[in-house]
Amino acid sequence: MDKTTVTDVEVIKSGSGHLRGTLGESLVDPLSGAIAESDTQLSKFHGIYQQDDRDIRSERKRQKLESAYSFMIRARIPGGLVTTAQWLAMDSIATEFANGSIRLTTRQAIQFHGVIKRQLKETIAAINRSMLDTIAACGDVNRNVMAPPLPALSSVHGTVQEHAAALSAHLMPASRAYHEIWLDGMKLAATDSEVEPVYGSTYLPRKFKATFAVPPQNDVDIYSQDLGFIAIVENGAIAGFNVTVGGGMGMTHGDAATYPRLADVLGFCEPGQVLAVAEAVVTTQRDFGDRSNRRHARLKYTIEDRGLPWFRSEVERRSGVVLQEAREFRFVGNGDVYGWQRDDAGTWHYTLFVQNGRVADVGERRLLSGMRAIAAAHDGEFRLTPNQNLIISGVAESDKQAVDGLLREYRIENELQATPLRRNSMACVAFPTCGLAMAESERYLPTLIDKLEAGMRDAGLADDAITVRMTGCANGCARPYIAEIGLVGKGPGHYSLFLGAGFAGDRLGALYLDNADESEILAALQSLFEGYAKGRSNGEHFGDYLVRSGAVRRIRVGKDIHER
Ligand code: SRM
Ligand code: SF4
Repeated sequence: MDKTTVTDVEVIKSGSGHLRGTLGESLVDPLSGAIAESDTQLSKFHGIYQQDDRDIRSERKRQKLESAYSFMIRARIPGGLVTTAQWLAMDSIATEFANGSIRLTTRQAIQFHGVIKRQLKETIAAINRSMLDTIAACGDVNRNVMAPPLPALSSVHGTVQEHAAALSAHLMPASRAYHEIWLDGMKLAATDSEVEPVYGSTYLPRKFKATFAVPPQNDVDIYSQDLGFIAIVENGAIAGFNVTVGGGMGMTHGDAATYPRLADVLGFCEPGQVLAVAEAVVTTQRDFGDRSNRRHARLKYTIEDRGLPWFRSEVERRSGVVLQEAREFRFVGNGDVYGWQRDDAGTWHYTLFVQNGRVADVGERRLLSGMRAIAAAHDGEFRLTPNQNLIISGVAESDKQAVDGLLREYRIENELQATPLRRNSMACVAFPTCGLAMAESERYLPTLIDKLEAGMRDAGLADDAITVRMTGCANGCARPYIAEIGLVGKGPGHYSLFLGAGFAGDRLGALYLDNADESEILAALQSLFEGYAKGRSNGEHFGDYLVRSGAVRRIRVGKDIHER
């Protein structure tokens, strides 16, 4: 590797001894609540981010104190499937070591915020005791593999879940560093003897994300992921998968060289070919991804630069799989289906709205306590959704009433807390923990929704579902560019407003307002709501109406998103 042209992170990875670095030393350094700068890059591969409390950052600086460091820990949960026993373990970890809340993420994982350095090892050990782990939840590797959470067709969804777990295991880093550092595993005599068969010693140029989908729901937002597998169901069984590649959301405001991109459909593969195809996609990106510029290092840019035909032939050559022509499929929405649903085996599942994924007790709405009570009373499973919600899954007919009773007792059932607009909303974490936030998101979106709800009521749209997503910066963690209303933080109290994305997450929104404050956003949306109420055709979604009526541009390729 030419070290003169690669990024600093590449240098850190290559010198880390397969992700060990000086993490061991950093952890026992009593003089700081932080870890060494280079270790902050490596800890991500172990699912751990160093953060500081941004609400008090400048005050600490003024007082010449070290920043208030703490750590965010992300547990990897393929397909978001946890047992109720694991949920109870996560609950006690949140209460004992973190900030007293569980944060469900947009990729079916769980985050804990506010863990201090002194308690990091204990927290990771507790997560591992529950048979979950945090390996590769972050970092330049394949992250948590997503799968559709709602098991409507129980056997198809069950098989897809198995594929997701197998893919997750197949793409796991082989390094024993995690076990050594966090679980006091035995040290290898020579770390050089370790091999990373898929990744090699510098891992991937950038993060990598994979998912499975089962049409007609696109509840995993497959077009935003580096790699996707769309299940093609024929005669009640999975015939194979359409493979998608090159999706991604992150961009930088005003930098036209960066842009969100929707994945392309590459072709069709059989179920037994999934791992070979996935590995070929990953190793192609490993070998051709740009290691000299992290803003140009995702798979989407490799594909844009070299072309899809080149990429397909490279994947076919490496995997030995000749991809077949993609099969027909159709997505109808990228949100969750709420409330009670019965699967084809007769078991019940309740999708519960969790505002912005934050499971906490707030006033009379006691979500953390309520889920604790339901987990204790219910021996099925919980499923975390890519829309930051939670499904109480596998409920027998005879237990349904008891679950309903608990939802009511803790005042957390959907009807009490959310209009269709709110149920189709998501916000990323942003302040106070995210080091990259430029504006509020999780703490602000609920208030903005109150105001939008009033406007929608006035326009006669109270019962309409419109997807609305907010992020505190342009990185796109809540996938705002594929929400019908996307709000992307630009500075304190200011957002770029993107409009006109497809309801199924299949078209990007266009930049409508730049750097707008709340009053500008509300005024613009109110007039569009009124136009929509009067001018929509039967069943037409808000985003489709905006594009058809010419209120916003149709975005065909991500590169165009910066233009107005
Ligand atoms: Fe994200 C970085 C939170 C899903 C694109 N993301 C971050 C960090 C770790 C900030 C940092 O690097 O210091 C945020 C931590 C905030 C905090 O305090 O917790 C963060 N991202 C999240 C979560 C928790 C948002 C949420 O509210 O749920 C999601 C965790 C998912 C998980 O379980 O793994 C999360 N992030 C996403 C998604 C959505 C997805 O993957 O489907 C995206 C867009 C898709 C994509 O990757 O293109 C996303 N996060 C980013 C980026 C931009 C990447 C890029 O290609 O430009 C960054 C910044 C970076 O990597 O440099 C980022
Ligand atoms: Fe942080 Fe930006 Fe991601 Fe929000 S979108 S969590 S502000 S990196």
